[in-house]
Amino acid sequence: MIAAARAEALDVLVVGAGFGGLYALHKLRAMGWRTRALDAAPSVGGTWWANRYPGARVDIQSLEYSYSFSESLQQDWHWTERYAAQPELLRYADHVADRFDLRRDLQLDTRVTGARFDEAACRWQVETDRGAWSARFLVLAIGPLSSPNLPAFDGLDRFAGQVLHSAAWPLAPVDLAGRHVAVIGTGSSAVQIIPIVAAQAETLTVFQRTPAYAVPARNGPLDPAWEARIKADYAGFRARNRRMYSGFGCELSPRPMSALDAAAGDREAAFEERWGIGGFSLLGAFPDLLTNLRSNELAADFVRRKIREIVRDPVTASRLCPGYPIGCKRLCVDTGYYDAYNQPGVRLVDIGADPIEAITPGGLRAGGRDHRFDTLILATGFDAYTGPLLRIDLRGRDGLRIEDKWRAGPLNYLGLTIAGFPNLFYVAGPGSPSAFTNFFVAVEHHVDWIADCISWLDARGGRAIEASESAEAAWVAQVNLAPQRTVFTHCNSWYLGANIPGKPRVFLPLVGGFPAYAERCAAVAERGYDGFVVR
Ligand code: NA7
Repeated sequence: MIAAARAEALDVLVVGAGFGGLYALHKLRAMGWRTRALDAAPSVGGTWWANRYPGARVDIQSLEYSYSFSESLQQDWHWTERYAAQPELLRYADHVADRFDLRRDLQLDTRVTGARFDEAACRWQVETDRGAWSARFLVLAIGPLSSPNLPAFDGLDRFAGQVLHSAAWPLAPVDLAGRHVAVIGTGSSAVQIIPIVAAQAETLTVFQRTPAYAVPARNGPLDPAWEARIKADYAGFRARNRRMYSGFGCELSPRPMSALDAAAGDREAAFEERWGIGGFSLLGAFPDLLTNLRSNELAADFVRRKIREIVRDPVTASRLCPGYPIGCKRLCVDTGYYDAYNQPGVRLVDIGADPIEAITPGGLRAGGRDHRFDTLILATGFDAYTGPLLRIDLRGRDGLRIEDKWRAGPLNYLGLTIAGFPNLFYVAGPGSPSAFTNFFVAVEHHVDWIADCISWLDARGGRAIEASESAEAAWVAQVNLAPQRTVFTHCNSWYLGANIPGKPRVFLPLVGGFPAYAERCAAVAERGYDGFVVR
């Protein structure tokens, strides 16, 4: 079926079969466009396929972190827990692929290696490790966090034990019983892995460069009464969430004042209430926690006090307390993270103070000390946003190479399109709210906008649409300016590219909230695709 499809002229080629790519395939195909989707993985699910480490779980509630485009899907699907674990998210992706008959137009196990815009034909010629494709439009739904960061530790290749990466976990179960395990990293992935490994392994040593802020998820079985209430008006719930800054959390409002203006007792009660509710809700307790450093410090101090209450060893507790603003790095949502450090075999090593010198055959050396272990888990994150795109040999008009264009950081318009790369669209890429938004809200919005844009172009007989250089420059200036008024520039994070040596320090996602962004995208379309050039 697919082999035959290759010869036919495609209207749209979608790269990626995660939640963005699956919806793009469904939507564009339903509109009558000859559409195919490719993915390098052997399964659908994108990031939820790759990140199958023990404890992997979504950090936004599943009644919110799910598709809204089909009323019957959202009514029929039942999440078992408040925050779905990775296997359940994968079952959901599989269900969607089957339910909407997507597999007949999906080719898995196929990595896109290059794509070149053929100006004469006005088509994208796409190279993969399993043959070539041609399509009028190229939709990249390759995910902002799909290029794992494997730090170049000296001696890593000589380590005698097993090396695992959180974002490339083996398919076969890994039995850690009786093992001496090390985890490098303390971001969201590590925070989820560590309590599970602590319960299984003989010993666990955590190597921390920068401490994370983690708040309890308060996960548990999904409350049937809440589910019934949401499903009684799911469309209304989704619409209210789309009006929220981050596309979720519409059932909770912040106190209507700065954290600085609240009486100390009320402020503490507000933080305590959110700590009890769990998840990101803590950062929504007051409206200025992410824009005012002094307000932020009050919330940060609240969490540091919680860490000291939970972790019994004061030296370990002190090492776990971050000194930068809370929320500056993505907040971690945990189940038993801090408590894991109370277990007898669990140790925390501060490699911020004493950096790793080398991995040795039997462990690693840091700060002049040898640490021994037989299993090394790298929970070292991703080359976010630009990494996934830059590993494709992408060439636009006049042979313009994306790696040249993006040498000093990503340049695009609306976080969706790139000047010099006609008929190419990027789902949830840099310069869009993406990581600051419920991902389902972000990808549904992008795919709907792309579908409208393609239809509009076709209806007026246009062959190609492309962002203008000036619109792109103005957009990039806005993306760079927006975080200056927030706490996000006050630490080293993957939002800033600061986790990858040599990567340009440029703020990657768009700050400013989903509603304002969606309004802007709608206004551009209403004004006849303002900022675009049509040929
Ligand atoms: P993150 O959040 O980027 O965390 C990676 C962790 O690995 C973090 O603690 C890093 O320390 C650490 N790291 C990275 N490189 C090194 C080196 N070279 N040496 C020591 N430590 C290192 O990735 P995650 O996978 O946990 O989460 C990514 C997102 O996925 C998350 O935000 C959610 O949105 C889901 P650092 O803080 O850079 O000092």
